Amino acid sequence: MTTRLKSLGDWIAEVAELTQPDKIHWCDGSEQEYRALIDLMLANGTLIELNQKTYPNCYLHRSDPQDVARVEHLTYVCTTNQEDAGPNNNWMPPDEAKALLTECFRGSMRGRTMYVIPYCMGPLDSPYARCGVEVTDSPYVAANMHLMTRMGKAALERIERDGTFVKGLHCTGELDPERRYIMHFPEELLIMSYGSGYGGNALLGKKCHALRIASWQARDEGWLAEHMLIVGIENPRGETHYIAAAFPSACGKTNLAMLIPPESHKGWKVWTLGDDIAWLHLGEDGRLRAINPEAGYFGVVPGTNRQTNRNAFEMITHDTIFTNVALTADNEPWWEEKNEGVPVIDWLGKPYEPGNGPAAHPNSRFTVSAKQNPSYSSLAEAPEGVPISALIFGGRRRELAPLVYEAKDWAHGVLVGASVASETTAAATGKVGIVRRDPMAMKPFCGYNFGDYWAHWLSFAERSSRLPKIFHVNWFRRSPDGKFLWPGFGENLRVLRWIIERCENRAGAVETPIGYLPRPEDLDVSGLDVSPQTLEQLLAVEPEQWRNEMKDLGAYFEQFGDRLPKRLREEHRRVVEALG
Ligand code: GTP
Ligand code: SPV
Ligand code: MN
Repeated sequence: MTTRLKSLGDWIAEVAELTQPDKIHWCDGSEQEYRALIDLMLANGTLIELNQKTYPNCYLHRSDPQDVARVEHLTYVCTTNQEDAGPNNNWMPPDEAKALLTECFRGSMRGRTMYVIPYCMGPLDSPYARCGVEVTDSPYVAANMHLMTRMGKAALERIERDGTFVKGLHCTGELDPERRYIMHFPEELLIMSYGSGYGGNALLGKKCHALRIASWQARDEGWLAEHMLIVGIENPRGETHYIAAAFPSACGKTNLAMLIPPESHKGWKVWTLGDDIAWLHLGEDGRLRAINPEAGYFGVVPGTNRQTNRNAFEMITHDTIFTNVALTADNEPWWEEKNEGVPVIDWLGKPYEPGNGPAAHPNSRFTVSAKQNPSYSSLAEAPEGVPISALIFGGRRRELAPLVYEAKDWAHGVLVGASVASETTAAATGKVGIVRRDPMAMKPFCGYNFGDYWAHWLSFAERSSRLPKIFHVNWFRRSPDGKFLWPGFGENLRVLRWIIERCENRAGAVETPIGYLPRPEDLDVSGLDVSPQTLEQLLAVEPEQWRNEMKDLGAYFEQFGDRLPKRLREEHRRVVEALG
């Protein structure tokens, strides 16, 4: 296979000249090709076969122990003007970045096969979908892209039709954490990633293309590329509302997207459209419509069990690639809170010793096609996407943020999104559990200056009067002794129900300085082990804590200087004044 698109053919020739691979393989996306990739990796030890009786077509990959998460300090947005990347991104002049990486890539594929992966983010026939080509020397990346994207022959045909694509150059390199760079050149629709084989660093269609590059294009073209799940909630009358929700990495998107209604909510159904990324466009009717650019999940494994997420638990019993989980004596995958089986080999491949830390890496992941999800929505492939009734922001906050609140209008909602802060998790290298500002859950993923990004968000109010309502949730508030106050998981449907009923003007609320909150009687907590005192704690808005929060947010905003929209400053001042 090769291509009739000259710009693509020329680029591949140029990359091959630089990296000097032994062979070039154009991926066609077929099942035979996937099988051959798996067999190759089984033969060379990149993959380990799991128990094929209980986990058919499941494999374990152990990454380099120093290459287990995204590396935010080595991720750059290289724009001509530094101001365009903003204080929210690492920056390097494009020429300098390219010179540095060109030296890394020179001869880097010698003795290896170069895979050319044409892919399409979004349904192949969607006007909202966008394509890219990833070039990589990693068969693990090629196999993951097979499960996670629409890749191969059909994507190449679309690229040849469109005549344009995002270029993604990836090389595993020596896996030296000191010689690792994830570089983005949004002005040239180019990504260069060197020295990591892991997830968001290496599967370039995901965070690099569908968020960092796409957010830049979306600003120019009037749409939004967001770190959001997309889920449909069907009530017992058969009416479905679609919701998109942004939570930072490892803060519950996959779980909410696949939620199983609790016993108390008979007749309710939940349909998954996406678990990580949403592309949002204004439809002709003025409503915001969402598509999921991805076709599979790269999900957090620890914490997944029959009680928390039965859909995911069942989905990953076949045709799944596991990365950095532990093994049982029966050669089954094991992870913390699996609640069955016993680990004997840890994620590093050593005999499991409880004193050495968790058996599975806290950021161990499953890769699986979305079609395996029992709650996969029939509209997940709809080219025009689904209309969104509510947007939700959230984070992991042990205090301060109540279970749920509603923004007063769109502009206030943009402030609520911009105010997201969350405890850091194992999804990125660095300390875990530190509260940091993560506006719209996009701190690691926005490909341009946050000041311009908020202005872009605010501009939607001038273009439509039918925008979704905006909410904020926190499933992670804790009691002074460290226990989660809210049961979470399936029970989160009770909160989604209030949100939907607010959109239908059917649910009650009380106005507070930070927005509308449900009164205890507005939330259905029947049959839940949540006492009235606990519910009160979950819904508490403490003015002193909130005054401090708003002060901190104001100081954070200062770094954006002139690029901070006036309107956002005004919204902030309004909340400060209301808090007294
Ligand atoms: P990324 O893939 O990194 O973007 O993460 P994500 O936002 O999809 O997070 P995910 O749903 O995988 O959840 C991350 C962790 O949070 C898992 O260990 C879950 O078990 C846990 N979690 C998810 N939802 C809840 C909840 O409602 N309550 C509690 N206590 N934990 C939750
Ligand atoms: C995240 O970190 O938000 C993820 C995993 O979804 S990764 O693909 O590694 O970015
Ligand atoms: Mn994510």
